[in-house]
Amino acid sequence: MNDLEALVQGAQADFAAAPNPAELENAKARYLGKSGRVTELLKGLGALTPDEKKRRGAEINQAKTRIETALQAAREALAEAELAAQLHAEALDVTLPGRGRGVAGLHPVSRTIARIEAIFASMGFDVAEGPEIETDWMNFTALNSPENHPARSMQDTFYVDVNDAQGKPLNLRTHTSPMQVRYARNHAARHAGVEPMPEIRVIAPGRTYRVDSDATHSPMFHQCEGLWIGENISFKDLKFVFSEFVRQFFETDDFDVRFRPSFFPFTEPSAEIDIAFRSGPLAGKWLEVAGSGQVHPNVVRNFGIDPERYIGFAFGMGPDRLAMLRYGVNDLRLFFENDLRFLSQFK
Ligand code: 2NM
Repeated sequence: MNDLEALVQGAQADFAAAPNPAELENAKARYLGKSGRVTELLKGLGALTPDEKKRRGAEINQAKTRIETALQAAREALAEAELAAQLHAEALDVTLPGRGRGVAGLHPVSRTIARIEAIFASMGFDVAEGPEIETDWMNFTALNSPENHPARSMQDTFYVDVNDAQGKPLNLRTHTSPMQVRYARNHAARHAGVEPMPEIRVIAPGRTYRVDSDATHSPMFHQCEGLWIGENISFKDLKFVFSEFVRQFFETDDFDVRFRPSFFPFTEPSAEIDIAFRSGPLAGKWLEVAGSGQVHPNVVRNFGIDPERYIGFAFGMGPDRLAMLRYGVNDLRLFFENDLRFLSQFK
């Protein structure tokens, strides 16, 4: 074997043995680099006669071409091996069963509010939403709450460190009634001069806040209040509307309704509404489900409406409590802890 054949075979063996591209390039430099063996051979041609130079030069160039071919083959082999390793590492078994998708769901209280809205909408009630931070006048004064009423105290109401235009601190609304006031005043202004004023029929659902926290009270809770004002709207309408609501909400006709005298500053007379199922898991117990009453003339006047001519009723209920009854939940706090083990049962 002549020296050039040995050189080519050595290069072929070195290239084939290179375990990665970096080492392959090092091996290449030993043969084809600036002071590589092939380059050194070519430099040596200068000392030969023209005839020898031509013959030897052609032989060296042939060897160089074979070395370059071997280098290219080794580069391709390494690239192919790398791709094969990557494909193996990222292997995807398309025959595995799917993982399934997570199913989202509405919070049980949101579902309950949506249900209340749909039922009252079917009876011609508008749905009104509004601010959770209220002025003293909207939350208390307009609703006939006396200045010294205990509900106005710091022990019962969350106050905000910002005063309204009257210089009184804003509060987190303690009920959704201020929204009824806003809605009724808007309605009265919009229909000013229209005789008779079209009826007000509205419910106001939403978040409300009181300084209170135990198994049956949360500092944030929900309310849904209803209001129906017209020329001749009475307790018989309230009893019908509320009974119809209970019938649709609990999907049963098998219950009794009773009105129990009560007191609220914004209604006179006032009544608690109790229901008792005659069958089913809740049968036989009177359940208090709402407060209600004929809207106080002072409140109607604060709506911007003549209380001598227009009259009606209002009621307030707790969607949290209704959700507890409907779903059989015994601790209110479960609704607000956002534990997925609880919430995912409602999806
Ligand atoms: C209740 C009980 C009784 C009520 C009153 C009003 C308004 F704005 F018309 F004055 N809205 N809601 C009301 C009446 C709320 O909750 C237990």
